[in-house]
Formats: sequence, structure tokens, C-alpha cells
Amino acid sequence: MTVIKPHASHWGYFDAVVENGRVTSVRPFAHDPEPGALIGATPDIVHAACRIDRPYVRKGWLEGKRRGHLRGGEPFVPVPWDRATRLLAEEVRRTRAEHGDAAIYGGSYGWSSAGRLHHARTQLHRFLGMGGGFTSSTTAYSYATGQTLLPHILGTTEVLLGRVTDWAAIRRHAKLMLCFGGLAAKNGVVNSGGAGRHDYLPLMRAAAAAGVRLVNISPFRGDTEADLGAEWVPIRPGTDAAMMLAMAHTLIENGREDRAFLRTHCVGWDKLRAYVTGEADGTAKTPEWAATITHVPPETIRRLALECADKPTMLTAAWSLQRADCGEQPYWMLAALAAMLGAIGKPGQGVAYGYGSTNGVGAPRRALPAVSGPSIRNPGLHIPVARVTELLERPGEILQYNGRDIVLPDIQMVWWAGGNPFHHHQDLPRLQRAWARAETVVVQEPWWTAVARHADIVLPATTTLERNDIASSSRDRFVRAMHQAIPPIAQARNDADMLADVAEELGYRERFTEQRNEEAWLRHLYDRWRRVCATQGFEAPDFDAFWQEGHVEVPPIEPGEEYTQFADFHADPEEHPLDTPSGKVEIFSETIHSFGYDDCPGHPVWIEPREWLGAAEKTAEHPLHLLSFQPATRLHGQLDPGRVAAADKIKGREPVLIHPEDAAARGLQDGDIVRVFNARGACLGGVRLADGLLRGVVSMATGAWYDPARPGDPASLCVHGNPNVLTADIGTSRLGQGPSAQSCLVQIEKWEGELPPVRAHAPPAIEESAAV
Ligand SMILES: Nc1nc2c(c(=O)[nH]1)N[C@H]1C(S)=C(S)[C@@H](COP(=O)(O)OP(=O)(O)OC[C@H]3O[C@@H](n4cnc5c(=O)[nH]c(N)nc54)[C@H](O)[C@@H]3O)O[C@H]1N2
Ligand SMILES: Nc1nc2c(c(=O)[nH]1)N[C@H]1C(S)=C(S)[C@@H](COP(=O)(O)OP(=O)(O)OC[C@H]3O[C@@H](n4cnc5c(=O)[nH]c(N)nc54)[C@H](O)[C@@H]3O)O[C@H]1N2
Ligand SMILES: [Mo]
Repeated sequence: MTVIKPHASHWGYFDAVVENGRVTSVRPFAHDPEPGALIGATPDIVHAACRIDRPYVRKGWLEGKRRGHLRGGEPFVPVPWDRATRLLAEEVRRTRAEHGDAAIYGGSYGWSSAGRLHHARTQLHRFLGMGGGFTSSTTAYSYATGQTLLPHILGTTEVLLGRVTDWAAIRRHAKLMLCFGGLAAKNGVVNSGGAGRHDYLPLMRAAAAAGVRLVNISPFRGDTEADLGAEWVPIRPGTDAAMMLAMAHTLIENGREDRAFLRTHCVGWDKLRAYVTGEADGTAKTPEWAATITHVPPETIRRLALECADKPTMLTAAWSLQRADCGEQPYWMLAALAAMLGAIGKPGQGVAYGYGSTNGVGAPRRALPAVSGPSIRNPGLHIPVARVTELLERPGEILQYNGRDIVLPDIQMVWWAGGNPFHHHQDLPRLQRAWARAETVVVQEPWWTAVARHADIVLPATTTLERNDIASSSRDRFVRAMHQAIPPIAQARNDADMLADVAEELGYRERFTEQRNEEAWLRHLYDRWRRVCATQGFEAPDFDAFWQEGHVEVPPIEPGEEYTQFADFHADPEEHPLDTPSGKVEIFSETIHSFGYDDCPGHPVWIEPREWLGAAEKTAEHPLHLLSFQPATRLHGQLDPGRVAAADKIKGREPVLIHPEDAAARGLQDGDIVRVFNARGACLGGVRLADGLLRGVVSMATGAWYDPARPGDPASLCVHGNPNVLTADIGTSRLGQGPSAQSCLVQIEKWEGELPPVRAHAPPAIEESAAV
């Protein structure tokens, strides 16, 4: 019998086709203009061999090998659910009593799944928060640096992750758009909370067709689609701030800076001006100066700067630019450039970050909220998310962050639900060593991912298709009903239910569940959203009608309703000040200056990154710059066992994009297996020749499941191709403390040995006989 169920994921809305209790295929959402290939891999992962079938405990943990013991190399022992629940309750109680609430790290960063009710991280935060609090994380890997910097400069993070000037306004008013890091097509396949309409490319194409000239300033030509007709300006990674400073120099030299706007809408222009002209430090930031750093010809820099002054211009940068050493600088300097052009708040012009980073950024829409999940309250401490290894390594020591000195707590218990640090974190060998400092690591996962393999107590979670939920995002006009399609696989349970059972052992089940079952929760969350919409002029159908129909459509905007961010500030900065200390754009920030950080001074500057091609010139050891980009074939580590990711791999390994001449210099041919290495680690990959890559740059997608040749040994080769065994784990600066994955030098050589098997997609060793 065939049944069709409406459903959703971060990579698209779809209808699930269910035959005899199995999801056999999916059909794209009828309102989606470009559904993308990833939804097709959904059935593969739901029924994958690496689903976790029962709760498990690491054998060594049961024997008392806890603190100081490296994880990841030992067999797991199955335990019944009630035993797992009791063990967890005992561990939480003991940890809180002996070490205090701050000893539990539940930051649990990660994308989880699209549904708002069963969002694993939300449920875990609620559970740990109610139980007395925990050490959590703040900011996101995606844009931690921008999130910390931009409130100082522009008074908001909206310009990075919220309602930015939309493509309708850009299309109508702009003539030029400079895109640092491009507008990569692959990034538009996904959106956190669900992608209903993939409007990403259609909106860009419409802007290009309307006469907006796009410029892709990036090491990779493929960061814009050929049909957008963009100019490609290759640039060395990590050097964008230098190019922007030289553009500023050209504007000053030609008297093209908007002095009136700089006077009425900005503070600190004189300080940046003195730095750019060289008055302040003796070095004029000329295009010739920048050319030696960026390898962008001086005439290109001059031409682009003057074109910006001549035409209505939008400036944007991909989120990737700030996931790099001193990633604050290109973001700050881009805002300063937009201020020099007087463009901030002019219709369809100015600056915003991330048009090329995820579906829905700049999609025209009404200012309505998304359906939100259950509430969370945590009285505990928040640590910048990408400093997790330091948190484990340096208890009692100080972490400087954004003007504050945070004393790092002594973490004894780590609990993760809906995220995978052994996917997302930098320098995995170092993380694995620091991980050994915890007594207990708990992981809730549907699959035997690397984080589950490095845990002590592993709880099998359902996938979204095994439960009912609601997908919703403020970046999408469609709210989607997610109907349960199949019963839970094996002994998998919903994250909320497993936590409710532990809460019961600890005496707060009723507070945790608010005495609602799944259906009551969904009605509650939906009705709450519906009431807010009603106050803002949108009448959504009632829950039953929504559930029956499978979705709610928020109507599109009308012509004339195009949105330009900062428009009211532009019109009247006194009446509509920014939320900065001065109320203006802070080209110089007294606040940041007062922190005294030499890695992020009071105005944007060029600071040489630790690892970049300029440094590689001086040492022959690791001459290639490795970029690790978001994968076209997956969502991070999710979907890696599916058909789309499998079809892209080379002999089962993650492709390494390399310029044909860099390959030839190493005797490498397309399809060869290589070892990519530096002083931190090594992984295998498959050669893919790419002439659209700047010479000296190599590039690998993130997301191939970490697969150490010797499980449990941090010095192991990853045989599958996870670039995070190579990346450096150093905060962007003391201001942002974001991840700096993009600042990474490597060497590549042909792999001559026998090819080790990839084992990441099969379950780890399990000892049935030791069952307790
Ligand atoms: N080198 C390098 N590293 C990077 C980046 C980079 O550019 N370069 N980018 C960074 C960025 S921007 C991000 S956002 C991170 C992404 O890092 P993550 O968000 O941690 O990556 P995911 O693979 O999406 O992890 C989500 C996990 O949740 C699990 N999961 C899914 N559904 C459920 C559920 O219902 N219940 C439970 N319990 N679990 C579930 C999935 O199996 C998966 O393991 O990576 C970062 N890492
Ligand atoms: N299909 C798919 N889409 C995704 C995701 C996914 O996993 N899969 N993940 C989502 C998430 S969580 C996020 S945060 C976003 C991330 O969105 P982004 O950060 O924009 O994505 P990246 O692929 O890391 O980087 C985009 C491009 O920036 C270029 N680049 C890198 N370093 C530099 C530099 O120093 N200068 C310049 N000029 N260019 C540079 C690279 O060539 C790269 O292709 O993507 C989202 N979209
Ligand atoms: Mo991200």
C-alpha cells in the first residue's frame, strides 16, 4: 500500500512516499521552483545501516575508564532503555552535586532537524536549563565573528542573519553588486528550519537580467553560476580586507568619498582615512600595495572602486570570509566602504552579508515571525561556541572575549543532541585529546556519526519521518506540516521523550512536558504563532486546516513593498539612530579600541593571517591554501551516507579540488588518491582538477564522516577526507573568538599505499555478550 505524507527538511520540503512501512522515495513540494537534488537522498539515510538501533554504553566507561581516557576506540555494549535512563539521571545528579551545575557542558551546537518542536538542541537546553542550569554556548559557527562585531559597527546582527535589503529592491535600484566570496549556488539548497521555496538562484538571475552587474571576488570561479554573467576577480584567500582598503584609497585619491554622509551618519572617518593614506603608519594602502597581498591587479582594484562610486552599488560578503584568522577585518572594512559610498540605506544599495550563503537571504517577504519551539531558560554561563576545545583544556583560566574576561569552568560532563563536533570543529586531533578530560559524554543521535562513536552513553533518536512536527523559518514564506510517515526504526525514540524520562527520574517531568503530548504541543506552538500573525495583519488558518492542507502560505509582497534596510536611518539619522554607542556607523569604535586587542584594533586594518599564501611563500613545507567549503552534496555531515554524496566521491573519498598546474607539479592526475597533510593531521582525498581555482588554493567540502585509520588514536590518518583534521583551532581574534577554519596551509602528495577501507558508514564494534 502506498501512502503520501507531507514533510520537510533543512534541504527542502517534500512529500514522502511510503510503501510497506518504508520511505521509498520523495516528491518535491509543489510550490518549489527549484527543489534541488538533496531531498532525493532522504530515504537512504532514514533506512541506512548506520542507524543506531538501541541505547549503548562504552565498555570502558562501564569499567570505570572515564576521565583521562581517550574515546572512540572501544566497543559499545547495548543496554535497555530503562537502564540508560537511570544511568543518566544518576550521572546528572552526581555531577551537579560534586562539581556544580557549570560542570555540565550542554552547548550542543548543531543544526539538528528542521521541525521546531522536536529540535534536539532546543529540547536538551530546556531539559538541562530546568534541571538547574548548565554551561552553554553563544554565537554560531556560521558567523560568530560577524555576530560579535556588527552590533558594535552597525548596531545589529540583522544585517548578517536577519531581514536584509531584499533582492526586489536590489533588482529595482542597484546597477552593480560586488560579491566577496561569490554567490555559490550550492549554498542555496538549504535553510535552517526548512527550505520551502528555493528562490535563491531565481532571485539572482532576475537581478542580473534587470541589469545588476555581478562581480565574483573569490579564489573560485564556481562561486557564481555561469548564467549570471558575473565578472570573476580571483583573490588570494584571507586578503579581502587589503583589497577593500585599496579601494578606499582610490576613492580618497579621486575625491569620490561621500563626505556629507561620513559627517552626518558616521563616526571615526578621520582615523580610517589617516590609516588608508598612510599618514598614520607610513604605508599608503594603494592598489599597488594591495596587489602584492591579494594578487588582484592594481588596475582592477581602481576600476572597481570607481565603478562603485559611479553606480548604485550593493556590497556583500559570504559568511566564509569571517571564518578566518582576523575575520573581523573584511566585514568591518566592507561596512566602511559602503559608508564611504554613502550607500547605506539608499534604496537597494549599501551592505549586507550572506546573500550567497543560504536560501532565503534577501528573499522578499513580510516581517512575520516563524513558528518557534518550546522555551528555554538557562541561568548558566555562555562560552563562544568555537572555543569548545579550550573550554575543556583550560579549566579555571581566562578566555578573553568581546571585552570580557570569562573564567572557564571545569567541565565533567558533555551532552550533545543534534550536532556533531567531530564534524564541525577545527583541529579534531586536539579536540579528541581535550574530550578525554570529561568524565562522561552523552550523545543523542539517529546515526553512528563520529560524535556518537566518541561518546560514553549513546541514545538512539528518531528521524523526523518517525514523528510529527512543524517546519518554519523567517526566511521562508511557507510553514509546513511534517506528518509522521513511518513508525520509529528499531528502539529509536524522540529526543523530547527520552529527556522527559530522565526528567521524571530527576523529579521534573511535568514541568518539562507541561503535561502536553506531541499533538498538544504542535497545536500550542502553532496557535501561538497564529495569534502573533493576527496582530500583524495576517490571518492564518486554524491548526486542523493547516494540518490537513500540509502547509500555510504567507502571501508574497506587492510591488512597492521592496525592503531596504537602514532606509529610515539614511533619511534621518537623528530621528532613527543606529543601536551603536554613537547612534551612527562606527568606522572607528571607541568601545573596541578600549578593549586594547592588537588582533582587532579600533578601526578596520590589514593584519597578516597566521596561515595564508603570503606565509606559504616563506616555507616550502605547506605551500597550498586549503579552503573547506559547505558541501553541495549534503548538509554538513547529514546525508553523507546518501546517494548524492556517494556519487560525488572518488573511490569513496572526498574530492580535493586542485588547479591542473598544481596537480601536474606533484605528478597528480584526475581521480588519483592523495594524502593531504600539515603539522596538525592528515586525511585522504580524491583529486578533482579545477581550472577555476586560483593557483596555490585547494578546496575540500566539509562533511565526509571522520574515519580514523586507528579509531581512538588522535594521530590517525582520516581515510575518508574530513578537512577538520587539518584546520587550525584558533579564535579569529579576542573580539569575535569565531572559528578560523579558512586559514589553513597544507601539502598534498600521491597516496602510494594500499587504500584503507572507509568504515564510517557501518556501525562500530558492538559486544553483545557484555550486555548488562
Ligand atoms: N572546516 C570547516 N568546518 C566547519 C565549517 C567550515 O566552513 N569549514 N562550517 C561550520 C558551520 S558554518 C557549521 S553550521 C557547522 C555545522 O556543524 P553541525 O551542525 O554540527 O553539522 P550537522 O552534520 O548538521 O550536525 C547535526 C547532527 O544532528 C544529527 N541529527 C539530525 N536530526 C536529529 C534529531 O532529530 N535528533 C538528534 N538527536 N540528532 C539529530 C545529525 O545526524 C548530525 O550528526 O560546521 C562548521 N564546521
Ligand atoms: N548545500 C549546502 N548548503 C549549505 C550548507 C551545507 O552544508 N550544504 N551549510 C549552510 C551553512 S550552515 C552555512 S553557515 C552557509 C555558509 O555559507 P558560506 O560561508 O558562504 O559558504 P562556504 O562554502 O564556506 O564559502 C563560500 C565561498 O567563499 C569562498 N571563500 C572562502 N574563503 C574566502 C576568502 O578568504 N575570500 C573570498 N573572497 N572568498 C573566500 C570559497 O571559494 C567558497 O566557495 O552555507 C549554508 N548552505
Ligand atoms: Mo553554518
